[in-house]
Amino acid sequence: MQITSSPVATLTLTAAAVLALSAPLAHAQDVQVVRIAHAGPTSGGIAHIGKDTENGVRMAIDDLNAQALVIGGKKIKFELVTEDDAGDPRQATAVAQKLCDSKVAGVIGHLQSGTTIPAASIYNKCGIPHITAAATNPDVTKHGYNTTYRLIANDNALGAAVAYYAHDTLKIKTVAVIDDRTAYGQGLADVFKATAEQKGIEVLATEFTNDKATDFTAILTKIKSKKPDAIFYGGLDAQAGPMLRQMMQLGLPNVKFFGGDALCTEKLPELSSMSANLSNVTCATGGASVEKMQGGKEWKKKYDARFPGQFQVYSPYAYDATFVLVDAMKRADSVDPKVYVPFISKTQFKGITANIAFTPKGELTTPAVTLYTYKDKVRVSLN
Ligand code: ABU
Repeated sequence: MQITSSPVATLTLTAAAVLALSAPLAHAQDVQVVRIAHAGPTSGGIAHIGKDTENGVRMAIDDLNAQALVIGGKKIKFELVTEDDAGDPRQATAVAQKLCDSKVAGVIGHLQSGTTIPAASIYNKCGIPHITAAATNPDVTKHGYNTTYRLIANDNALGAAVAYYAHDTLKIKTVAVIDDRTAYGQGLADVFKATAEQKGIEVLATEFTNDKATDFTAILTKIKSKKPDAIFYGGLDAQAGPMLRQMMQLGLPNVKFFGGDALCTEKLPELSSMSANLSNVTCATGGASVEKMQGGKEWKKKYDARFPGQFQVYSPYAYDATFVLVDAMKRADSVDPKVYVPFISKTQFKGITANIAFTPKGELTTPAVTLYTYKDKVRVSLN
């Protein structure tokens, strides 16, 4: 730019400079609040898992606000809305409708398959996207809604991984299968059972309970008479803990114990009253262990400092899920679900859990599975 001494030119330059300076100032003051919801059980028997997931979203929102993002020409302030579905399908549909009516920009949830499946169609009808960081029943994505996504491996992968490990590594010959009759527990047990039978493991008994039960002595006594090498439990840690303890009390100290992600928590030792047979547990979660995630160690240090003793399983996925929604908003240059939803399916996002991309149905393109056991009453990964 050439500087001139002409008063007119100087005046023109000054006006342009004022305009140039004032435009960003006006934008900086133009803050748009964008509400992102977490929906899951923050009360009841698995409130510790729901809280862990909520913590992941909270941490993501704080980190995103620290970036001072501008989307659609406006400075964005993200706010967390939290809704407790109490792990109940009816409460979950009420929560989903409430979040639709209040026009949140997106939802991280729900946590359980039995709550996520009915909630998904409500979110689809109102056009609000949701990403589950935890629900693993394959049916969550069966409709292929462009508003439903899952950030971890599903029960087909989890159930099969445990069955393969039982057969190939632990040389298990016979097993009894118990499930809690939820969409998750029953579905996972069915996958395990089918895969185990394909591998040549004999299923000696199939029993069921529910996700509120605490006394399993009748079921375990029945199973004891069949002398299985192992028990597979399709259900939550809130039942698996007492079940492990009761296996010890009933004289089953050497029976292996298998399960999926919802019993594979940091809290299982406490829920089992530090039962000696925790070392018999093999359980599978859908994703890499936090120690092996890209940047996982650093992320976990930050999480533990902020939420001491609260880490369970899904918070890193809930964290990434929040970023995936916002990444789509950034690419769409809009926080309006009508505009940014089509961008979610095209996600190519380097998260802390993985490099995230989706299949046309909303599943991860390359889901990982990690097997765990408990050593000295602490969860440790096997792969
Ligand atoms: N995947 C474990 C959380 C429970 C569920 O899917 O219902």
